Amino acid sequence: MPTLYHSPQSRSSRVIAQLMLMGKLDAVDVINVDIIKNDGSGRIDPKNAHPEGKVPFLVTDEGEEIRESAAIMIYLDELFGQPLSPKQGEPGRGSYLTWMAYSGGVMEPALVAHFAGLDHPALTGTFRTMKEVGAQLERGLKGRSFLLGEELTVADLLMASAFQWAPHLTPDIPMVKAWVERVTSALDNEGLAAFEAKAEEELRQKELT
Ligand SMILES: N[C@@H](CCC(=O)N[C@@H](CS)C(=O)NCC(=O)O)C(=O)O
Repeated sequence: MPTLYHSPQSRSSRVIAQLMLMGKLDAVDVINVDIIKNDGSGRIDPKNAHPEGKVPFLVTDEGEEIRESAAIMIYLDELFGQPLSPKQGEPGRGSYLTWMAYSGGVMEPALVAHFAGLDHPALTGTFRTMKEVGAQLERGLKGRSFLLGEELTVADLLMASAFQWAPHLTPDIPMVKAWVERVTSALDNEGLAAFEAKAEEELRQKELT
């Protein structure tokens, strides 16, 4: 069974949401770990196998280590028969890979630069800004409910998760806002909230002992 290192209310929550949607949460051993939060609280958990103490982190049945949300989400989707992405040769495969790479390679740096208040030609020249991210999302969503068409895919889960976590950073574009809402309503939000509450309680209890 693969092992997923997870911390509640973090970037690994989107992997939990994906596993729930695929009905595969029981097929992965989830280890709840502490992480250092943005406000400096928390700690690097010695239980976490990630070399920098981050989440998500996945260790496969073969003992291979996978870091980065996009790689982990692609891997898990493929491991369980690709219920949430177009297969090799199917229409949409190229767009799917584009969004998965764009998420960590472009959107995340632009998002971080935005909330850090950084405006430097090296950053805008390389990644552009959240304005362009919004425009790309609007372009990708034109005439469709989700990024690849009428079916929700892992690309939607990954791309929308940034705005579920920080709604105030959602581009002020009606089509993009409606898409974030659509992705959110497709999730098992109750199940996810219950899972996260249990994980938080487990970590709190550990702190007390
Ligand atoms: N690009 C990475 C980012 C991973 C990341 O920074 N995760 C945060 C949680 S939201 C973390 O583990 N922070 C703890 C730390 O930086 O020590 C991914 O998407 O997997």
